[in-house]
Amino acid sequence: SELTGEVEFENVDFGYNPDKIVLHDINMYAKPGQKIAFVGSTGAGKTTITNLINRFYDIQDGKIRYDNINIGKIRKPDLRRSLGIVLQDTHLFTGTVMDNIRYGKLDATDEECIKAAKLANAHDFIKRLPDGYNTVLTGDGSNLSQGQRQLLAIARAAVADPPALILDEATSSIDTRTEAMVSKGMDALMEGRTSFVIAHRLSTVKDADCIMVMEQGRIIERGTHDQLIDMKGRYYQLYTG
Ligand code: DCP
Ligand code: MG
Repeated sequence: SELTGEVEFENVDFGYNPDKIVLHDINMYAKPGQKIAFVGSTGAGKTTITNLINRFYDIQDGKIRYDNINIGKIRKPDLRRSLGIVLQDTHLFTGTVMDNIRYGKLDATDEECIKAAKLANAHDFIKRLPDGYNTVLTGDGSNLSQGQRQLLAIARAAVADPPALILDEATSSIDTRTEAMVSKGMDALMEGRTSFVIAHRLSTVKDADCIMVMEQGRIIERGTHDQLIDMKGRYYQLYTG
């Protein structure tokens, strides 16, 4: 990909149904390599913004640009493919672990897939599977734990090597040790890439270059953790409980 990972929203309005706008006048700018976090209560619009970064929907008004290319009104599936997504619910298919990682970049060599798995912190658990990288996964990935599926999703994104990433942090049902492994893998994956992180734990956004606090489809506060704490507004409230 030729993209640097620069992403800009200018006065973006969006509704899944044009009659019901759910995002209002969104402005944001991500420099290549920055980590941008979204926080806010349920229904605030966090997932919707990341859906737009991915260009899954047409916007009603405004502009979305990657580098200086306006992707808001035109279909650019190749641009969209250049982003990496690590969703909570990883889609795995019946096939080997290796092929499931390779899905991030279909012409990747075995060596590239193993390198990606190492970066993702997934290599150790894969080596312990009955047939290592040749272990066949069931289509729903039910022969892996949720944490292991997430590590594979990180490896899959790493092999694709995108300039920008969207990470939807897992909420529950993984234990603390697995969670630490997943977050270590995610940190390695984010290094050097623009990252948009939907955080469910405020502790994981502290190091973001910019935290966007959302409420009812608007960005109501933005800044670093320290700036937002000093502001003593909504973020401060969320943080201090
Ligand atoms: N919405 C909608 N149609 C969809 C998805 C969402 O009309 N297919 C609405 C529901 C909310 C608003 O859009 O009013 C924002 O929803 P989001 O999913 O973006 O909200 P969050 O991701 O912030 O919420 P959560 O923390 O629950 O994931
Ligand atoms: Mg959401």
